[in-house]
Amino acid sequence: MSVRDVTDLHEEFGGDRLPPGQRRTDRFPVLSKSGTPSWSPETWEFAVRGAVESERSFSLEEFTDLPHEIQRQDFHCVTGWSRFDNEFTGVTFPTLADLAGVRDDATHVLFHGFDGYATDLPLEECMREEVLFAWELDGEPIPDDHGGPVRVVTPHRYAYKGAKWVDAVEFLTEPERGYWEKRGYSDTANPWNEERYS
Ligand SMILES: Nc1nc2c(c(=O)[nH]1)N[C@H]1C(S)=C(S)[C@@H](COP(=O)(O)O)O[C@H]1N2
Ligand SMILES: [Mo]
Repeated sequence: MSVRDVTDLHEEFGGDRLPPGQRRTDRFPVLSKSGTPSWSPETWEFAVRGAVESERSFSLEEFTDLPHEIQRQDFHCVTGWSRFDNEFTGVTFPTLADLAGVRDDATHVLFHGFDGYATDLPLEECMREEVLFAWELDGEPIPDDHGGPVRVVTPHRYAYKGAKWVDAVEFLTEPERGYWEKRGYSDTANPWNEERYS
């Protein structure tokens, strides 16, 4: 499968590839609010719910059978490190949204992780090709520490907008704050504007 390279998306935000105040690392640190939750492929289930035409749920097999692609992306953590050239395999947010049929009154999205995490974004910030529900990193299943079996990646935003262990995406008709957003992190989280805290 060919790789879609989206490492140039910084140009849209008028900044360098390395956003201000970030340093580049080749390591991949793990940042989790509370350890790595366990899961099993038999019981794992993914839900699409809220302001959609048809709520859906998927087994892991059904989910990884969805139309998918490989993207080369950069990853920017709000704590100051960036990791370049990660190859994530997954289904794009617009593809999944179209399957469920987003209602006209939907304006925001809340992503839920099964460790009790949540993070929010305006719908238009999610309706981008580079927002992926990813199940592989560099050709291997995403390690549990990094959010396997499925995590979200948001290369246009700081990485706390990408829920690890994601098992539900909820379409909302008004904004609702996620775990870190309630605790002072920026709602908008644009790395090229250094929107770290609100
Ligand atoms: N479910 C869940 N998703 C999460 C987090 C978390 O604690 N739980 N931490 C966030 C934060 S603050 C960051 S920086 C990235 C870290 O991803 P990594 O551990 O793969 O580097 O995941 C984000 N997604
Ligand atoms: Mo973070």
